[in-house]
Amino acid sequence: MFSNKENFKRSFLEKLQTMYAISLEESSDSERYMVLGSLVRDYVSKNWVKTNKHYLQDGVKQVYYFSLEFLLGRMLESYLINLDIKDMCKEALDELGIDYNNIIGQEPDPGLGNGGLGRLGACFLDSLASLNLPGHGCGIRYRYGLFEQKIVNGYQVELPDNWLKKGNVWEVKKAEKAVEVRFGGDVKIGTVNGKMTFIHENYHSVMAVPYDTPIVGYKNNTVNTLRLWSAEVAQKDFDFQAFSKGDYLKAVEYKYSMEAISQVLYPDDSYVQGRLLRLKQQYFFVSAGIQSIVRRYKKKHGSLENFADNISIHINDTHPVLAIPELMRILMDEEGLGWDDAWQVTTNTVSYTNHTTLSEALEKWPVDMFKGLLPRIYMIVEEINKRFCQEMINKYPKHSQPIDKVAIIHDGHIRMANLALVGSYSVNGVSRIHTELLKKHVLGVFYSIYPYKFNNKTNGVTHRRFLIKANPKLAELISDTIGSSWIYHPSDLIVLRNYANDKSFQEEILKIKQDNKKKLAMLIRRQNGIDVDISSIFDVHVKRLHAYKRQVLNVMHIMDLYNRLKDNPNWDITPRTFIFGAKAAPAYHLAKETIKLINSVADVINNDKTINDKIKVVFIENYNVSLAESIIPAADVSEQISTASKEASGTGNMKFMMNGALTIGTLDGANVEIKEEVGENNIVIFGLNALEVQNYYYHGGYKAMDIYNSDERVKRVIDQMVNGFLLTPQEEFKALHNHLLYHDEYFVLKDFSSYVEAQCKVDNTYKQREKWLETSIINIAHSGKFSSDRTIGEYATGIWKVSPVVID
Ligand code: 26W
Repeated sequence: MFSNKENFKRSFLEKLQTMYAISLEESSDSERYMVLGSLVRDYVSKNWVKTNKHYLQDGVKQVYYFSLEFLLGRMLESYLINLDIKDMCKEALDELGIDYNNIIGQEPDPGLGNGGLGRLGACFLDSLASLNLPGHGCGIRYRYGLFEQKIVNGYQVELPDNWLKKGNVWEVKKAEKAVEVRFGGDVKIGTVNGKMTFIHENYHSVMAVPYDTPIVGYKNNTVNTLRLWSAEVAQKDFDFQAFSKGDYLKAVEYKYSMEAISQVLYPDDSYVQGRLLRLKQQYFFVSAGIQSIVRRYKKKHGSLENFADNISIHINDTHPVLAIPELMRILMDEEGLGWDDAWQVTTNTVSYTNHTTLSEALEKWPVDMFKGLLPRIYMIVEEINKRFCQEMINKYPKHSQPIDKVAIIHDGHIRMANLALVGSYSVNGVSRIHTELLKKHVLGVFYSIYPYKFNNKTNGVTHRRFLIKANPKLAELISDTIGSSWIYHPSDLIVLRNYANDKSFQEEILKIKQDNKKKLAMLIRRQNGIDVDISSIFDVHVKRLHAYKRQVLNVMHIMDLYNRLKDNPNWDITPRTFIFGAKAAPAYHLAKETIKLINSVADVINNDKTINDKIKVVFIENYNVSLAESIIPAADVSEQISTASKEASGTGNMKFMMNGALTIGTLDGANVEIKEEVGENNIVIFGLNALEVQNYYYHGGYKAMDIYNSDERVKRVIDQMVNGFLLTPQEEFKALHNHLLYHDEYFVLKDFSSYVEAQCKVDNTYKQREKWLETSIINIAHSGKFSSDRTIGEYATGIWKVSPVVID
């Protein structure tokens, strides 16, 4: 059906007829999208079956990437690119009089993740398949993804993200592969033939039903699987509840409460709230995933022998850490292994990635809550803890303190990171500086116990989505200039360095950037009603809203620029458009206040005719993967200004450099490695470094008020937040104002002057057109290291020990 345009057109019209019984003229774009989608899915299914067969027959080692979040973004065009049929489809649709971009735009953007961690999971799936690696995703099929953000009168308003409204063409429901997951109840301990048995009774059960989505590799026939689980109460269980217990309404309530498990993604990023439903979600998908892996393994191997040699389970942060006790439970209670054997298998199977150093993001669950919901799992965690603590006491008989730090159960809580460290064979951070901080501080005691478990895997992003798909003109120019080997070997981008000073290449780079800026300007015009000048610097700050990411520092610089322009209207700064996009967790008040602050500053500045449009401020609502793909290729400047030591890696920084933006940033996360790659002249670094930040935390010595009192510019800006300057009630930004002055834990005021200086450098560089373009090209040339293909290659050899399987 995709062999040539004529076949494709015929298949398209036929499918339109069979699916909707309408003619082309009568069909809507949404129907046309569904038709193209189902054609693509049919086309993929042949290789999907083949890939699965290969994996099963050859018995090759499989990796399962467990993650509570997969932030996939739209899939259609990615499939077309990876299947190498995009151009053909585009032309054929054109011949049918159908606008390709309208069709692509029909797809809902599945927001099954919050931010960096979820998007990393999606990039990893793309790289696994593209590197021919047998690796699959396991997660939850949320009925509602991350909320849709509307900005109303400058405030964030959250609306439900009903992404399944029109159905989802990519998924295949596998009802017969459903498994049961049990909650609550009690555990009866007995003995059979001298062996202890654990019988779980009086539990509530829910069916976990898998929905599979194909993950297509780049031009290589590999089709891996993302399996997302949905909670459903089977009809027979519903009837049983209703009739045998004689209470119909109770039965409805039961169904409703059990199915709530997969209803909604928690919108918290880096802040743990300890809700029962979230714990249910975590156990739900982990239990379902492991049951299905074990079932498949037994189907192939007959027994569980050599399990760890053939299966790798990777946990994306601690959210899936119950994989450890769940695998223990299945091995012991269902497969009859003894503790030591089960422990051996488990700890050789599970590996763990840490994504944050923030203490408020380290998961802990109250023992009572945990025990009530998961009685058998609790017994296992208790036993793991007991044995581990005993081992520590034997090892360090004189010290009680390390035991307090490393115990899994402590102070009425279960510490999930500790469980992950004890129960896995590998723990990695996501950038070099992050891993070093884990070893030195956050997980320091564990590092002294298990130094061999620690390793670094610097993050990456898929260049197929964030360069080839998002910036096709740039991808084409690169291939025309240095050949297309970089697509398979992103490190080949380095050849572009030879063209960094090439005038005609520079001009072409500039033209592409200007085209992308024009498109973004149109989007801003449509969405915000604001006209922006495409010859101004597009200075972009897009990511989740969090105090440590310091959107406020950016705003303070904008306010200061504005003040200086008002004082000196002839100041010849390069015009700048400051672009923001960010969702705030609905309960995170300071973050929401920051959104209102950005919009209030925008109102004042954008409506002031006296500054001659030299600065504009734009907040683009509902930042998501699709918007990222439009915004990033249009950026001149990439804002990566977190307080040093707080951003584990960042991945937006990589997407921007890949598209030729200049980074202004702190020495935090992967910025450190970006600087190393491009050299200090091709990135603008400012602010405290991680060591200086740590020193202030340990020894004190910083008072924001001193800076307020000594720096006129800071005083003016801080005062403007509360003195009516922003045309809002004076209390509006009171909390933010107080936070900056009295609890400036993220050193916003401290880094202010250094940031202003850095921004001045950005302005100067932009004025030197050739230097600017050279820098832009050097950034692209060095972005190869930050392809997730490199990262996944390192996971495959360094942690999972899996090898490619070629599907012919
Ligand atoms: C609800 C609790 C919670 C806690 C932590 C939710 C989500 C988290 C994540 C760990 C937050 C997260 O997304 N971390 C980001 O992971 C990216 C991928 O490794 C990194 O690039 C970011 O620096 C890191 O903040």
